[in-house]
Amino acid sequence: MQMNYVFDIDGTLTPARSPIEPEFKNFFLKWRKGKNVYLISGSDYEKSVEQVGKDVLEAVNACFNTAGNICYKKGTVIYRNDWNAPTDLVTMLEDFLKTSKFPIRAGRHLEHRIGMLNFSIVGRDCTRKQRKDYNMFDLKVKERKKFCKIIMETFPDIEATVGGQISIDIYALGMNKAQIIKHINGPIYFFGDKTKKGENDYAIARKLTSPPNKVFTVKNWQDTQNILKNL
Ligand code: M1P
Repeated sequence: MQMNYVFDIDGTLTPARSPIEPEFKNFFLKWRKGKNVYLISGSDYEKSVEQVGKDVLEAVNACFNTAGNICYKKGTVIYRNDWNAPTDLVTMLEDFLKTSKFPIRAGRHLEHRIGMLNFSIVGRDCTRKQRKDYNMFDLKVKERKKFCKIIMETFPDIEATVGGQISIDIYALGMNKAQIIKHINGPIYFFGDKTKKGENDYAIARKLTSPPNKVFTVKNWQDTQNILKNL
């Protein structure tokens, strides 16, 4: 059976929160010819368009967004799973916003996406410098991990994982990136940069550790490119 290649986008095919490097994009578009290739992201489709471009998204078999809660084939929605975050959860997140010791609130702290909620103390409207500062703060105090633990202890039917640099991703139990496996026929090679426990590629990575499946944990897109060149 033909191998399926599944790639996380942010930090795996692109630099964090930035567009794909043009040289790597050309390489990737040539490399994927004749292969089954899928993309998966915690972000929405519009963000993926900004990061890798419509040409890449339409050249792959499918793109799964918002942790696999919506799927696009050549720009057309194939399925979507809607979910409304409970009011008690939103109240808890608002409390986190009041109590976090990080001093900046830049705006857009709760982002409701298809099938999930993204939450950030510094806020999605932050500058690059504020994003970096929050990330440094969180590396020290592990605030996001603590939030995830509290959320999951309080709401047993909800899952929360550390997102990228500043946020956490929250969804109904099981509605994480691993859900896309059932939509793909045959073995999977998965590439992701956040495959550790508590990170947002972990749920899918832990299901693909046995042959013929394989997980490639990468440091950045350069790492991904080197692996693809030597496959
Ligand atoms: O794709 C990884 C993550 O990218 C963003 O994370 P952050 O803003 O924290 O760097 C978010 O879109 C997040 O949902 C996503 O998982």
